[in-house]
Amino acid sequence: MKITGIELRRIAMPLRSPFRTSFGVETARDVLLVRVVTPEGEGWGECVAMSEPRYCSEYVDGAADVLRRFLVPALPAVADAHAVRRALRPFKGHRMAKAALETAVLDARLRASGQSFGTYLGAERDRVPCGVSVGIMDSVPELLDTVAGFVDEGYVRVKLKIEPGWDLAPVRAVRERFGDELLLQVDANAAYTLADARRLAELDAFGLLLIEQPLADDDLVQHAALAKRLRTPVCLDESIESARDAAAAITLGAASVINIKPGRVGGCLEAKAIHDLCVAHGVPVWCGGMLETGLGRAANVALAALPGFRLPGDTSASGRYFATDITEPFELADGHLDVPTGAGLGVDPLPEVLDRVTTAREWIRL
Ligand code: NPG
Repeated sequence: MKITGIELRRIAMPLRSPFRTSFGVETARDVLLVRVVTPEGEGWGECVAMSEPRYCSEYVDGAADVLRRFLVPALPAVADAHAVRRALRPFKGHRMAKAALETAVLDARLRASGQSFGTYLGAERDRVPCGVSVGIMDSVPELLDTVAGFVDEGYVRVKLKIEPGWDLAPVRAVRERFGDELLLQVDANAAYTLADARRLAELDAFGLLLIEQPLADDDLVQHAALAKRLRTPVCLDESIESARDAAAAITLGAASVINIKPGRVGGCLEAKAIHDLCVAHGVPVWCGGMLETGLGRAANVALAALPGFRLPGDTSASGRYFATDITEPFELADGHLDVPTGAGLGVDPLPEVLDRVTTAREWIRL
């Protein structure tokens, strides 16, 4: 498939409510979309980098820069997703930018051949169970009201963001209010050190599914040491940027569960490789989220339908994030989202909505 050009499009998507984590507050998503144009049609990819490099080293302006300066010019003349992945490999890092480009090429290919992302990746389900990620709040009563709203909507699992000073009390309060049946997990986004092991072990009393990324991104050894001191399973997110990282984490005993985000690991192909590795080792995986629009969500939901995704993901409905999504909204039905069945991502940006939220466009002719 020959690519005639690439559009880099920036959109501004206000969030319905601020989302606070241990590393910052998001009030709007500044999203970079990649549109690949070919004679047979187009394809879309969403870059999940945030405006500032706080979750990881990538950020939106940096992603746009590396795409226009290095990644797009390196595209092979005839591109499929595997060829794109090989062509981008010499450039270090920038996995979120690479993922957006790989996804756009894959989408164009699959749309042209009539195959869905789910079928291509090996999805075995037509709908996926959905969890919801709940940010840090100003007070426990506010948190309880927020969680109650999501439970009423039908979310089958709740994840609480935690940080030192916002951990045991909110978890205890949610357990007391919603009972032991609620599937509950926590996410620290690397906010603790091994010196906090004793406090983190107190979370064992609450029957959590897992604790996600308690320690620094680049410290598998200390995660392995912490895992020995907790009954709660340790799950890694930021630490896992590749299948090789996942293999190291499993070998070291640093993680017994892995969160897979295609953007964080450089694309759907690497995400699938991590999935396959984890299945081979009996390690359950689940699909994370980066506050994506409908385009990124479509790819996540397709991935989450693979057999190794044994835990509900952060694949919430469009309405959890945005008043108006740029695609037809993903809607929760009985706690699940349907896996799109149309060709490629199976969802299209709605032109009027997309134009309304667009803040910049750039065309790169190839
Ligand atoms: O529902 O998409 C979602 C958000 C899920 O908590 C979520 N994402 O660390 O996993 C994370 C976190 C995140 C949010 C990361 C914002 C980066 C920015």
